[in-house]
Amino acid sequence: MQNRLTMMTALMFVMILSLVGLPAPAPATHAQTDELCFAETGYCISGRIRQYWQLYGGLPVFGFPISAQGEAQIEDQVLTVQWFERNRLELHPANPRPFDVLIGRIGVERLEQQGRDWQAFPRETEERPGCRFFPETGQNVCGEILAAWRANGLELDGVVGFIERENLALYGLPISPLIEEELDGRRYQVQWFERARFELHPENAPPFNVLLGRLGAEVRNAASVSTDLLVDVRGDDFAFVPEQLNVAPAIAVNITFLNTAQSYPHNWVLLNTGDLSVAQEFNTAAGRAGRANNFLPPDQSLVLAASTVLNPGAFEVISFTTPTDGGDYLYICTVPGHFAAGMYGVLSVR
Ligand SMILES: [Cu+2]
Repeated sequence: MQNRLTMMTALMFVMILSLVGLPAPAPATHAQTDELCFAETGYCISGRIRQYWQLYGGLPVFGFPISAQGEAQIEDQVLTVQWFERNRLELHPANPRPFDVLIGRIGVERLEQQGRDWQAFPRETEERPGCRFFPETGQNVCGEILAAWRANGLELDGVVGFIERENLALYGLPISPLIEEELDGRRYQVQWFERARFELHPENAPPFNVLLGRLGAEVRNAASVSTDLLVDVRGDDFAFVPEQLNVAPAIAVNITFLNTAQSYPHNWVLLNTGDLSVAQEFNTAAGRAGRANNFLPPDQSLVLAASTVLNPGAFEVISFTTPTDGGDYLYICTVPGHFAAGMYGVLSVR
């Protein structure tokens, strides 16, 4: 609800500015190069994604960015993508414009995530009065949702205003009838499209009585489930297995650290750095702290998560949330001599 209100406030602000004919100032906070940054979420847009976002609808259509631009695996392809409140934009540089940026089929993805088969929704066979019927999917789109669907599109013909082909390119086909669903604890009438969920909010004054669902945030949050990972040590070598762990940002993780060594005690300490020399300095201070302190120094500002020192055969489950910022984070064993012998690995957050 908080986000909806923030969005609406931002929208009204932009609207008021356009009504009085002033150029809307960019909501930039710390823009550099061609970056446009948003204090609301702390993320920036730049390059072709920024251009696309601005050209084809901005805040009401896509919402604020909720991730940095980064690589992601989407259906067997590794693509550069960026997540927004309402969608996901993907770069496909081999395609001609405007199809070098594609919008995720986020409506279909979200329904799949919820275990709902859109093909099983009730279908119709003909147009109802005042509606547009799509025989491809057997759905009518009517009234205020039809008007909202027609209000935005991709500019394909270079003519101001949007023809149906352009609306379709942006939102895709309707894949459900108008149905009632619970959102934020209240019942709303919604209609699902391939790339959007249109929601009727009669409590709002136009044009905010039709809102687009925050499908980007919903899909991303639902994918950020808790992950269980196992780390152990390789015999009596001073090495973690594995030496690299790959995780998504901002997800709950349980790491089971098992000391499979025959002879040596070990610990597992995750640091907020990917820099080996910073880790080395930390390790030196940790060694001085002594076993009674689990070889952790008084200043633990670099520590994201840590186990105690485990004897051979012992294990411990370490629960923490992965960093929001993508990057490499070192995990090390601070038992004296072990880090120097190579006992470290990398938590790769992508
Ligand atoms: Cu060790």
